[in-house]
Amino acid sequence: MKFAPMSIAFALTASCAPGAPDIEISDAWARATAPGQSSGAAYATIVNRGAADRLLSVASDAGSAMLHRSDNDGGVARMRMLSELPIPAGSSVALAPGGTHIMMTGLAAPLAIGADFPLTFRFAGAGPRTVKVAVVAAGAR
Ligand SMILES: [Cu+2]
Repeated sequence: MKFAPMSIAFALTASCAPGAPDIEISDAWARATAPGQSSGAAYATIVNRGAADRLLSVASDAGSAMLHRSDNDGGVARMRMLSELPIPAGSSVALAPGGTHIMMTGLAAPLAIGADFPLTFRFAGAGPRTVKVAVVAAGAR
């Protein structure tokens, strides 16, 4: 019996072990804030082509960042802090206005249209991922 040598393709994909999360963060954006406004929100889409993962925390140089969810509680809009966000296997999780978002408080400077700032997402499985958040005009989207 003859064994074929291990293919290069297998060697390359072996680092992406079965059962590992495969996380990509896209379309990270925030609305511009007015001078004197110390808080804002950021949004993004988290795509996971691998196994289930969890978003544990977010952090930014621009201010303090935390995971929030907006709920409509009997007609009263409320926000609550999330200790973590499940990212199911093979899913796309949208952080969007009116739902789960990244709350930014204690902004050192206003978020200016056209600027960007770094935001680090820390996942239980995939580890830290830093993306640039694009600041767009309030009302642009
Ligand atoms: Cu919030």
